[in-house]
Amino acid sequence: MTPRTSFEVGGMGHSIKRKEDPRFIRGKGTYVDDVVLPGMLYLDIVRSPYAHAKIVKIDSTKALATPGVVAVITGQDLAKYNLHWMPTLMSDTQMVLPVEKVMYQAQEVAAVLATSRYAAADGMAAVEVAYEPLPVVVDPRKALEPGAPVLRTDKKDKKDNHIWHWEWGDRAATDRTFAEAEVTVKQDIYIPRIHVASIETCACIASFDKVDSKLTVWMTTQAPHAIRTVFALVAGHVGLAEHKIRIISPDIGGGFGGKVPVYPGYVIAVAASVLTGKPVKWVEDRMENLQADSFARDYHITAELAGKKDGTLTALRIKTLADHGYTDAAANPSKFPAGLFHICTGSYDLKAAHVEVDGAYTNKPPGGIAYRCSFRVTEAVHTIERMADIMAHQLGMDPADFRKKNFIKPEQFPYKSALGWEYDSGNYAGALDLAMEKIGYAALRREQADKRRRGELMGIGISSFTEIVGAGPSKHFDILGLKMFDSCEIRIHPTGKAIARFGTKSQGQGHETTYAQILAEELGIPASDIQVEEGDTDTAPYGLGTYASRSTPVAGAAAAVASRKIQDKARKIAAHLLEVAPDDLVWEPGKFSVKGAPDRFKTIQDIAFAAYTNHPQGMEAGLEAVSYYDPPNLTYPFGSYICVVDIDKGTGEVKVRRFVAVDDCGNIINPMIVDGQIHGGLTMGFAPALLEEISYDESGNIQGGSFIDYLVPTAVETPKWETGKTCTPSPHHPLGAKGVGESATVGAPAAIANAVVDALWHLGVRHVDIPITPAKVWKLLRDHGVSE
Ligand code: MCN
Ligand code: CUM
Repeated sequence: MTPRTSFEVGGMGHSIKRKEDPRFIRGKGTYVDDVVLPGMLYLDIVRSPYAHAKIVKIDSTKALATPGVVAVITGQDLAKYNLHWMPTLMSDTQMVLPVEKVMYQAQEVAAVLATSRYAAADGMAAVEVAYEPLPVVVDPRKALEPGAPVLRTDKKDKKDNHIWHWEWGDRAATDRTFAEAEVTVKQDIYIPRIHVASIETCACIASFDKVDSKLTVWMTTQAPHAIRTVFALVAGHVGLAEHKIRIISPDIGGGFGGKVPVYPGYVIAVAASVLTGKPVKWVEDRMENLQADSFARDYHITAELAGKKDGTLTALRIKTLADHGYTDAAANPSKFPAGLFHICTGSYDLKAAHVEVDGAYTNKPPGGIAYRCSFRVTEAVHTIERMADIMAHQLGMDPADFRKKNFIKPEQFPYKSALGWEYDSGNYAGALDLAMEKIGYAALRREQADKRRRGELMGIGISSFTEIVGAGPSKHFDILGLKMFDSCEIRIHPTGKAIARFGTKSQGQGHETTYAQILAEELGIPASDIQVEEGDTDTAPYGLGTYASRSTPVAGAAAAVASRKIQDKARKIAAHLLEVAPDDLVWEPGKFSVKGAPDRFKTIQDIAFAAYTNHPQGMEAGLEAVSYYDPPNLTYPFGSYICVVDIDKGTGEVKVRRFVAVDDCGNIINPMIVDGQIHGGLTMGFAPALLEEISYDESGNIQGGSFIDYLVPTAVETPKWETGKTCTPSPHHPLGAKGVGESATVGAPAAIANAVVDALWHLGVRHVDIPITPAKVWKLLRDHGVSE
């Protein structure tokens, strides 16, 4: 797309530098921990060493005697105000602090308030808790067996650990198609628990002003407005009214979905501030963050694919067991307990599909949220892309040819999938062709054949994924009843500069830059003249926040719509100034000129000045607009990724030799920022494919609770990414843009896993679960008679 504006104006398509970076690279950002208030107290949290245990006694005597310690808060204290439990975003319940028992290792048990962070830590270590261990349930399959200990004894009528059953699609048609199929493949796939491990851990400062009953909370949250409403609903009975709550989400050091939920630490800090009348700061340490904050994935999947001998796919059938830990605190739209998992037919034109998911409670921290994925889309993509590869190999077809045969064709869009989604636009073969050309696919297949003759292990893996982002049309999407629209409010100042505020919240995505570019595109005001603000509920318009790559599809659209409202008023003012009819004016970014007389014009800056100094009689002064945008549909970005791996037969190590990512997110606002999103996303796709996993031993002890064994990739392990773009605009988005923030994380793991299996298929290997560690591969090689 050739930009419509000059680089100086910096509208869509220009790689202008990020406005936020001068403060970030100089260490001048303001994160929660940078905020220091007079008289502030510090919170530290006592955590359980047991995964399931009765609390017999909490003795605070020694803690209270520790110098600097002001108070110890327990579940009993919160229970007096009915604040010891809180609702989750999925309308389940979660303990703030326990009264009877703990449900996972590292769960909050008590909180210590002190005059310094160090005193709080000393006090925390001095709290004495007596526990009585209870039987632990770690495996969700065992959790659902008859006779398994019932975990949620707080729920009066609960007799098992089953949370919900959810299914989607046409079961009868799917079963029929399977019965008639010429070929079927079936595979168990486990997608393990992982953690986003953002650079900044979660933190807040709660400051309650006893004089005017106003609560201000600086907080690491991706959704400040929703949090304000939830606080008002949960704590209304203790006097917190919504107009007296201000949530400020300052600079955030990575969210990736992990900063959507409300964690107990936030609520304890608020309660502590209300009780003491002092500001209270809570900052998690790295291990608390890794062990107790919400997790992603943990899906036990059984998938089946049906097709014809010529390689035509016909049906997909999936059964899944979802391990949610001890409460369902996933951040899904409320209608969809398994998120958007039913995008699992992916990029393929299938006749029939049926998917079932069961949620289970276990003695683990809450799971089922994020890791850079629009509500279970990664699980869906991984499943269909693995299954497509298994089917292709089974039929002896090249995985690229197989995909092209089954892709939804460009002329089929808008396309209604077997599971009911309406895909807005796509050109899947276009992206795959470009990726194949960039990587030199044919030559690589020849090299692979040569190497195989020599006994060397090389694999080529493809992932042609379809994402679904931008929740959502409000008739289907809400969180706790709050409809998932988003907003933009623009004010143009008399001198032609502007401020724009949004209901979303950047965590590193560069919104201050890209939203300004949208306004520059629509109004011709240079992006450098536009101030973008988000994250302060006292000033920003209401919106549902930033996750699920929804900022561009929803708030970005609101920015375009609000800009167009401003343009409409500007036209009337320009007509008044030029003494012509509004219809006699033509717009180009930055000015209105008279039709047929291009030298008679008024710039947007002239018009802005007139809006305050010389506006037409009968028109309101000023130049402002607001839009609350409810998208007519989601956007469906897509891409094709190709990965080449070499496997060391001696150690089982998988080396990613090349990785080409071709993405299509429709029209692009800032190509440099999109590339940055892809690079980061690919790294977060590479990580769970080869390195990251959180598991638990039989007693519920976390394995991987620190960076010593939770392996986050560094620059050393990370492959060199090669990127490419195709552009298929969204027909319903005002700018033709689709979201892109999660595409790479969603699409990458399958490309890597497919490459590994491609290298090993001839040995009889059909599947490897991620993370594909050297130990796993080495064992496979040994089991299949290959050793060195
Ligand atoms: N963009 C663009 N053109 C497009 C689409 C997007 O220029 N066609 C730009 C946007 O303007 C924005 C960025 O790319 O600056 C991401 O936009 P979008 O896809 O709309 O996603 P969001 O802004 O809603 O960001 C959320 C998404 C999610 S859900 C996760 S998780 C994630 C991700 O973004 N977390 C991140 N990327 C992250 N990047 C950083 N640095 N930190 C995180 O926590
Ligand atoms: Cu699901 S990770 Mo992002 O949507 O914040």
